[in-house]
Amino acid sequence: MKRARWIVSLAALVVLAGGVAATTRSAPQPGGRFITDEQGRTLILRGFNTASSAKGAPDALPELTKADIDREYRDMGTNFVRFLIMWRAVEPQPGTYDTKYLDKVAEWVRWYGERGYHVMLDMHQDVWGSGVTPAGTAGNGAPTWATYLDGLPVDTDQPTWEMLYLEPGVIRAFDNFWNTTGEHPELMDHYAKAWKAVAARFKDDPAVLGYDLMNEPWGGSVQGPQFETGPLATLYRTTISEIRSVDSDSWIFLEPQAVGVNWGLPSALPYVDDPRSGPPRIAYAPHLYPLPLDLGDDYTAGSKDWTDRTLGWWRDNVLRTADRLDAPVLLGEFGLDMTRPGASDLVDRVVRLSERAGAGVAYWSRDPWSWGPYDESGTATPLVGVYARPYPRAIGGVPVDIRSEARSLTVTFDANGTGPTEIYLPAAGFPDGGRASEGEATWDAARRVLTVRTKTSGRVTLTITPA
Ligand code: IDC
Repeated sequence: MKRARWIVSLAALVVLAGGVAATTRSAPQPGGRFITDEQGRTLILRGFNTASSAKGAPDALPELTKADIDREYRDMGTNFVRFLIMWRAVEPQPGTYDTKYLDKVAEWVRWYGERGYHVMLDMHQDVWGSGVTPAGTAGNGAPTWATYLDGLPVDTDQPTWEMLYLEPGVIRAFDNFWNTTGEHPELMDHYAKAWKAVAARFKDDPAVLGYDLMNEPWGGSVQGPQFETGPLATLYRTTISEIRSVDSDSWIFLEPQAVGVNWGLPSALPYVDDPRSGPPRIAYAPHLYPLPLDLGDDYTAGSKDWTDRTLGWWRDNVLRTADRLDAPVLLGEFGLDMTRPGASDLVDRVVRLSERAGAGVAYWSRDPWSWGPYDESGTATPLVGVYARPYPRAIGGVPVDIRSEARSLTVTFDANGTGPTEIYLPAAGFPDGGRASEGEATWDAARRVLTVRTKTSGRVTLTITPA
């Protein structure tokens, strides 16, 4: 159990670096803030990370077709995609932005937009970049010209890809990016300006909801609060200011340090100002990978209890950080091998937790594999059944409570005149659509969306049952 020992020591380190783990917070409520659409309706986002296959692809685009998106919609009624983009593709040479790549991304965005999806562009990286490990393996994201290992080694023979983060060369690549070494003040500026190029391209695209500035930031030799309040906050402030110089309306999604926070430990990410006129559009987009499952356990027996405790910490700590950031929450990644015992129970549990917190969810990932909705042969995994649930895609007000069951959905909200409310109803529980407890409802059988016009002010409790 070399791997388990390593991860546990890493966890201990992080706890030490991060200070005391959280005390519990009583009765978490949906945060005060929500991601909204152009009409001002609250969006409840449900979808997938699309896709890991983009990481190693020469064109940095996912291996998927329009028909795949159609199938995903038909089976699960998703309205959101966390779409992976790569810095190496945006800025292949220093200061040169690849407009052909951005055009191709725009084509994908159009495919999603035409199908009613909101797109978040996620500047992905794992283990820095392909300059660290051979292309197509773990490392992805950063361009090779921005990769400075300073001759330090990277032993690619590791029990899991995450362990690569501890290799001296990888730590140095990050230290050079964050300019902890003092040798590369230019790299963060390049990153921020690459984002500006992306934002300039997509600012007027109605299907693009916003930008996830960096996947799973890793501090190199600076960890925990020192990292999050130091170089990470600096990168975010610089990047936000570049984005806002061309795009004042898109949402900006911030991730905490991944290690530790993915397991439910607290983040020290500070409040970051949004220099736009009007209310800030900064959201908090942490990931969730409970440690017992990272260690290879299933969501059963003792590991289930431990995981459930982890989920409680995760929720409390995420809501606390979101309060500090004054930001709505999006669960940007969570996922597991759907062929393992208890996997569907965990998905159910996490979706409910997100519902109660008013948070969106992007499952990892949309690739054809045992974690995804369809396996390598295209056969649906158990994920499809558990992820297809009734949910309010858009709400004409501020949510107070959302509760879904297989054959019912209750949405309580304070109406604010932005309606109508749109509800997705899966075929399994609602073969003939739904009946609304109040308001005027229209059923779109092709899209499986029930549009409900309720009163436009005051508290509304809307219950949907099968028609
Ligand atoms: C994983 C892919 C895997 C790949 C690895 C490294 O599923 O095929 O080898 O990345 O590139 C994350 C990352 C996300 C990971 C995912 C699952 O953000 O890129 O994808 N994960 O391991 N953080 C925690 C888990």
